[in-house]
Amino acid sequence: MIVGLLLLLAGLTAPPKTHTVEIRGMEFHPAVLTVAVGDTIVWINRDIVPHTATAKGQTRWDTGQLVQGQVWRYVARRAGAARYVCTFHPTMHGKVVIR
Ligand SMILES: [Cu+2]
Repeated sequence: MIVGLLLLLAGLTAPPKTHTVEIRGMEFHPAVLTVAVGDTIVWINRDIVPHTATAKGQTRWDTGQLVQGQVWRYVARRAGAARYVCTFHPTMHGKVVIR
């Protein structure tokens, strides 16, 4: 029983992870990403044209303009789901689910 409790506590304090979303070919890869609260999401632009990853709903962030090779980090603080777009190319869509 004590071992079980310790395992439970170890699970609750699992170290946060870092997830990467690559922007290439005018798309977000992966387009849908599921993370845990406390995890970090990194967007990196692999295209030669600038992009953004901008969420304007309840969960908000804006990478601003990312030029080729530029990265931007976001720490997921609250559970929820957020859709985001590239403000330069509104046909580019992504989604982040925070659990
Ligand atoms: Cu774009």
